[in-house]
Amino acid sequence: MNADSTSPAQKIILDCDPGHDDAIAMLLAHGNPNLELLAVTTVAGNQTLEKVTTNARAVARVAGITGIPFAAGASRPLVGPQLIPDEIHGDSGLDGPQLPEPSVPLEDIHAVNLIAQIISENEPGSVVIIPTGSLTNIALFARMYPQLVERVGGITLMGGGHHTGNMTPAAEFNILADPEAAAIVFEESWPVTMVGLDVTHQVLAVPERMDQLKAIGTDVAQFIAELVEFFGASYMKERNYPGPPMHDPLAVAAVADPSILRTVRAPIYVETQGQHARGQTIVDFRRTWSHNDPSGLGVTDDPDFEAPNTAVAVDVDAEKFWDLLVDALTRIGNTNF
Ligand code: PIR
Ligand code: CA
Repeated sequence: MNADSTSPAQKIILDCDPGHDDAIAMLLAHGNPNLELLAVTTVAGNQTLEKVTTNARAVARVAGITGIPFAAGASRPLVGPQLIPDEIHGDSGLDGPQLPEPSVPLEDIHAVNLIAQIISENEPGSVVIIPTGSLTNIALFARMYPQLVERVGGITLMGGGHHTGNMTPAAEFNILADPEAAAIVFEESWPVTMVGLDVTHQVLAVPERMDQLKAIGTDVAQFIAELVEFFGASYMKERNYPGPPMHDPLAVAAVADPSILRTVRAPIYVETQGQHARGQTIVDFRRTWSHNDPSGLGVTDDPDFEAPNTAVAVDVDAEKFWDLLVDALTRIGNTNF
């Protein structure tokens, strides 16, 4: 939704693999007044490319998103085997609520080409890409359109983490699903903010939070409640969590209101080999660079030390996150999908 205030909305592209939390991220991206959603692109991840693309278009109908392009991207990772976490998202990738037939058309263009088109048509630096799935499309974009990399305003991605994984002890799903692509994305010159499990595991959709959402009383809020019910049951069964983490919505929220996260600039590497650690994101906290926001570990003020262009989220204002989500859903209202 466009800002009703004077400051222009931040333009974003959402590159996703819906996926329960991706679906909620899309709703937040649409309903938040500080964001202008330019396009939705999809990548294989939580389910096959075909399924997640259909899901994205079905969610568009739920949200009342029209008039922006939807395009499908990579159906396989660059190098490794395809992983599908169907124990979490179910056979459709979005099990739980009844999904409407998609009504927005699917563009006849590859996601990577659509991203390139949008980046070249907009002012340099004005568009932020938010990947909430594996990074295959974004890595392909960097390789296919190297001249456009510097025009990207930033990459705020959900993935990784510096103290835990979820698929393995070391690796988070979006990175493990395509570690080589992730390595490319972290090595490029664009600013990258990593919104990882360290912070997403701090925003759990526990029953009290869901009551707050359901109280909005719209068909869209009810849809989210049904998503969270399935997603939460998976998380309870697999991990014994009191509610499912709002991974992907947090990445969108961080762009809408950066004060939601505390971030520390530090070099980030992706382990692509490793016996136990393939897909791990390794944050070099020995070399954090932050004058106003120290992690407390090895912060340098050395003027000769070049600040890294990667940052890791280390803390989250959960209260602010939920307020933002409630506000976005309230603005969307009923869509009568
Ligand atoms: C969530 C995901 C994958 C596996 C599990 N167990 C839970 C998906 C989410 O959509 C999110 O983008 C990211 N990958 C979290 O790892
Ligand atoms: Ca996702």
